[in-house]
Amino acid sequence: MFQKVLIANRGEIALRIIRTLREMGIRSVAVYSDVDRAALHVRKADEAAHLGPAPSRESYLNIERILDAARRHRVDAIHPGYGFLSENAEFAQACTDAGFVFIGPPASAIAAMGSKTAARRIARDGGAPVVPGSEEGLLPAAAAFAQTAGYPVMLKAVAGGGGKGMRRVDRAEDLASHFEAASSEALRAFGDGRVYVEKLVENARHIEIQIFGDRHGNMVHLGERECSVQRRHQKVIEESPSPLVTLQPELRNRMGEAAVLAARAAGYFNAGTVEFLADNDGNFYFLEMNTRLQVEHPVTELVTGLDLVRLQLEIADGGRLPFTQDQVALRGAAIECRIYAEDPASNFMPSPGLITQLAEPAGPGVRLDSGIYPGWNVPLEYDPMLAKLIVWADTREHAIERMQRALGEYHVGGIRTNIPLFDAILRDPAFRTGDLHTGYLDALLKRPGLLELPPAPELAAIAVAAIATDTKREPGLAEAAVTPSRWLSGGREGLLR
Ligand code: MV4
Repeated sequence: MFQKVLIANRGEIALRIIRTLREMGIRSVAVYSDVDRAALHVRKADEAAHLGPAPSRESYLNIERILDAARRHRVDAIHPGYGFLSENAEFAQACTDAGFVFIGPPASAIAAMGSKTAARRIARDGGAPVVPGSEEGLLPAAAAFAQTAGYPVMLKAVAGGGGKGMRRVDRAEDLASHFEAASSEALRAFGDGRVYVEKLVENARHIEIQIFGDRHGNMVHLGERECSVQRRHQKVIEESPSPLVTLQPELRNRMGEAAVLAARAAGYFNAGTVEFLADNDGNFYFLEMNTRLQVEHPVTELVTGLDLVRLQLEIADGGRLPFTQDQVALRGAAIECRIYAEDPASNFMPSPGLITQLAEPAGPGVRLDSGIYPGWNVPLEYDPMLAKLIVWADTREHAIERMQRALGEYHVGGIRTNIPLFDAILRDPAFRTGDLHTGYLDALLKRPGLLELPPAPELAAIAVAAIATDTKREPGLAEAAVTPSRWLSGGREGLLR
């Protein structure tokens, strides 16, 4: 097994990887930019290497600087985390060429899945159902397909993914203009202006399957994650199992087998995620494959009892999957809330800055994967996700109750977070029955008064209770009590319950 691993990432995922490395007796090397000198992942790693200035191009996205750090610190392998260089085939190949093991899939599979039309072809030829669509990124092909399949259709960038550069088209007369607009947008964003078209699947769920393969031809799936609760292609809540699959249990094996077929056809190994759109009638369609460990992997860890980072390391080291498909058992229900430094009351404006106070949830069934501490200055240069709060319980109902309890214990002072939003979602009857689709959160956010302050008497009582219990430890609260604010209500509703 490896002696030392460099983590080419920052924040909570770097800490997540450090923890497994420590359990396995492997030394960890963190990397950091100028604004991340005091970051938690740097403090917790065994060694740390400075990369450069804050902009990602000069630090976390800079292949040469990362490889220099890997050489200086004499590591055996490199874990890319998610985001940054994790799905960059050139980086995976450069790691291998420099003599380091890339902890992830082969560069060839990353490259293949990076082209959305190539991914569709591989999945379809492998035997997975794909959304009907055109196979080439040219306007005549798109127009011909749309004419036959009928409107509405969805235009997508061949080099896109994650919803970037997508456009819905409802009428034939709009196709050409939308195609041109999508194409120039794709060219600007990805340096590749090719656009293809698919039949639009309306109000479907986003359900994804975690797969794992080794280098010896073994491949399994680890069940599904329901990821429909999202805003602008940014996931907000994920869970496993999917409430739809709980209602239609045969879906799990059908989707799981389709995911394994697609991954096998790509010559895949290590961790991967196959995304599907699923409707309520038992139909599902391959969308794309993510060739990395995902943000939401903890919900799968909690229902399977597995450490997915450990599995990644063992497979990268040439090991075999230590279990077969029939040994994978899912137990209970897990939910994850992504905690972002953004203000849901102000159109989700980013809210970087100094964390002045921090109360973190704990207790039965609670896991907090966090990258922050009191005194940490959240930089504005990177993704605003601060932490992930994940709970496990025997049933989905109990997991929701547990999440509400844990959120009530959570208080981040000094900056705004989206914590108040979860209260509204977890109380919503449609969420509680599991009646979800990708438009769910947009519809909920249109409800007037969704994030309103509690009634004034309640607010006053919160303030009094806060002063009575917390003045010594949290002197800021005394001041807040005099001037009732969203800051107070955002973190302190729990005092009244
Ligand atoms: C679609 C679709 C409807 N029809 N494709 C968005 C992310 C990218 N992976 C693909 N996406 C979609 N593709 C067809 N043919 C709807 C979406 C979509 C979506 C998918 C998953 C999660 C959230 C979404 C939000 C809006 C649209």
